[in-house]
Amino acid sequence: MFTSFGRVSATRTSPTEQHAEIQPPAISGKQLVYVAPPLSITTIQIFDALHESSGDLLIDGGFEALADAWKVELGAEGGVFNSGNVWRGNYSGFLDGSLSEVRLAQNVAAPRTGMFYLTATCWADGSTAKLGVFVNGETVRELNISRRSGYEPYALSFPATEADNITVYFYSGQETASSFIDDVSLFYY
Ligand SMILES: [Ca+2]
Repeated sequence: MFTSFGRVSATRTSPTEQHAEIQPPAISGKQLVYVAPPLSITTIQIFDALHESSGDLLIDGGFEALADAWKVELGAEGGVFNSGNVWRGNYSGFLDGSLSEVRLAQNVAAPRTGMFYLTATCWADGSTAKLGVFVNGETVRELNISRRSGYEPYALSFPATEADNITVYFYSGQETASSFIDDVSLFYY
């Protein structure tokens, strides 16, 4: 559950102890194991604990590396990487839906079982753009991107099982000429 700890202290109250300082329980392998004596109350304080987080599971979520981990699917028209109207850096993801529907997608194998979190900033000049997730090819969550004149933050969560194929996608229907996406992150806690 945690990646690191700072100082650990412990006190115990029992029939023979009143809030007595005791040797703190050891933490090994990121696990704290403590067996309390009968009829006792133990207070354990852990300082500077860092919660375990996956870090970003996506490659090039900011589109700055022009990585081929991002695939264009459905229609093939329009550029994937765009140097205008970026949210941050020099590039964003871009869908040109003026000629056909189009989808920008990246696949990730789920490294564990649990909840996953997807965040992105998106901008669409029509009402058919969507940010979503397939797990093993089935849609599990999908958000409509509101028609706006600038970027807005979006976030969604979904469960997956270890080794599931997670596909993060940004979709545009044909009615939406320009859709932008930047700073995409997929992670777990
Ligand atoms: Ca960027």
